[in-house]
Amino acid sequence: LDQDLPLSGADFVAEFIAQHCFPNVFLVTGGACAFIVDAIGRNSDTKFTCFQNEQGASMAADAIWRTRRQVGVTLATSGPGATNLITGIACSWFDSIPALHITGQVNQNESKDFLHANVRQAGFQETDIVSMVKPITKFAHKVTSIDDLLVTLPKALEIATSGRMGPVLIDIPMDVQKASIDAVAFKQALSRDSNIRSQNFDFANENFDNFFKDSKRPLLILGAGLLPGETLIEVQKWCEANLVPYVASWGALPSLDSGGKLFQGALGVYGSRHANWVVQSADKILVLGSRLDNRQRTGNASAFAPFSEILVVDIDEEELKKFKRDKNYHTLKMDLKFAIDLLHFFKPIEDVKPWADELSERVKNTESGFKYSTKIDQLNPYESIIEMQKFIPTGSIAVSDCGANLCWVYQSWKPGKSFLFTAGGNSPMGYSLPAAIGAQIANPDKKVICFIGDGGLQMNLQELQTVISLNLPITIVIQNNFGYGIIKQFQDSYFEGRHFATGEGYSVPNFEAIGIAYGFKYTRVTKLDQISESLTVTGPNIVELVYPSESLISPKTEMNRFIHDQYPYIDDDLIQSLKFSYPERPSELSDTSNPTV
Ligand SMILES: Cc1ncc(C[n+]2csc(CCOP(=O)(O)OP(=O)(O)O)c2C)c(N)n1
Ligand SMILES: [Mg+2]
Repeated sequence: LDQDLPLSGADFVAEFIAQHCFPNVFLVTGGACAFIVDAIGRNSDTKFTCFQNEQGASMAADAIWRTRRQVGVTLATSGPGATNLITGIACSWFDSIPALHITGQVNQNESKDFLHANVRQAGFQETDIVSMVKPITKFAHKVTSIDDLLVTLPKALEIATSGRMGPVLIDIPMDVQKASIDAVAFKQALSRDSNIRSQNFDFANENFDNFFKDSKRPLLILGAGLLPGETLIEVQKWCEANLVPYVASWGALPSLDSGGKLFQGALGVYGSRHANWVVQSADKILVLGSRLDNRQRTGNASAFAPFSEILVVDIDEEELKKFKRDKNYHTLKMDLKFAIDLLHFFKPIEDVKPWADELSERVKNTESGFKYSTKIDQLNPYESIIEMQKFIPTGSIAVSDCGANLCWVYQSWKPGKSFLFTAGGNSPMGYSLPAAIGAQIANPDKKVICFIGDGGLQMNLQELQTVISLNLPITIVIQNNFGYGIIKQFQDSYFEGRHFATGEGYSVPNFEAIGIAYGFKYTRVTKLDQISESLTVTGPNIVELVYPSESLISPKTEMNRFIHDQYPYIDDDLIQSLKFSYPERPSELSDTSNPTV
């Protein structure tokens, strides 16, 4: 900190960020946060990046931790600036991503609290952002004094980065931003004590009964909860060494090592047919760091892994409570950075090699699905992503958006070469563009690819200017199927193909003209052999993959089906030839099971 001015609350915020967070603050300015913007500008150890909408800033901040393991920070003004952050905050909340959001608030002597009247608003743009974000943050607080600020900021960061991680928000009235601080208190408050971050798991006190002891068909489900403690690869190695097959959620899939012989694929509604069959026929399943949401088990959880006992290990007790009523489920609360110590107690005792061999034989025979998707002479969504992955440099970062385009990327993705992520739980259209910006700023030496649909891009189109103004060498891959494909497919199944508000009423602009207007290089791809060259462009780059509008997601589990019973439905002869035992679909499943979009 190099300045002669008296130190203020705003200076403390800037210096705290410089020392403890990713020091480039993502923001849109405004009156109520202007003092902090100024302090960030004056501090030689912090930078700021201007987004065009605060939603972009909050999604980009979310991507910082995902791609660099530092806490991303946003700054927004009160009222509309603060409320625009909300969708990005929710992305971090549902996927357990730490992020620090700072909002400016009106001077306290202009606020509702000062008037002692329950009016809607007193100060201009006064909005109770703290109450609004309480349900989607681990901690949200409006500070009321400089002393409060000095205590609250370190505390908020501690909460964001400990236990099951998540976003936090601090609302700072202008008078607190301006208030001066004594230099000694300033220095003291900057030193954070991070010893309480993670509690040790006391294995000595647990009496483990080997969960796999009588299992002939053991299986591990690996989830994103294995990422914070960096234990995913170790667990994968354990599976390979002990001949225990494993499947992964989309949260864990891209971080696996390539070449795992016993990896069966990603499970779930949009999972691979083979992986789902494996889940359905396992007899013991150990779930590490996956909350088994309805994208994995479908809306009808009782039809999931019906032949299996399931042990779910998670750091969050509330997630485990979900399973308490089901006798097939057991639960264990644990920080998964100790996953390997736990597995030490779980070596299979029965001969599990026949099961592993059977699966590797079966996977060769299983339908891969993408053949069903489009006509032969047009670009196929699956083939184009597979082709693209061949030319993406090893060690790149890719981010995927929402909808059919997301499914096409994840269903085609081969783990190990490059990192891929998305906002899996919240899944807002338009996430991947600002997230790619955050990823590229945090990883300037890596190639960053943004996959996005025509609909998703229109949700955050304005952030194209952020890419251009920073001259970021991001490649934006528009997977253009000229509509809201995933919802159209849903309408085909349940509304007799009435494409209200997806085809009818929705339209797509000329992306080439838009890209050129902003200053991007642009390539239209209608054939597979155009892909490699489209990726050689340096600087801001748009590649538009032109897909037939009727392109489908396949396989996909439709409403009232089990995860092994996916569209496109395969004929009985093939099932017979696979000699695969899995449960019959009951003729009547409850109508209360959720539709699957
Ligand atoms: C912000 C937001 N609004 C609405 C939705 C609901 N939704 C999910 S996917 C989708 C269509 C996405 O269209 P596009 O981006 O073109 O993807 P496609 O399925 O065509 O690949 C919609 C409307 C959403 N996920 N996020
Ligand atoms: Mg689309």
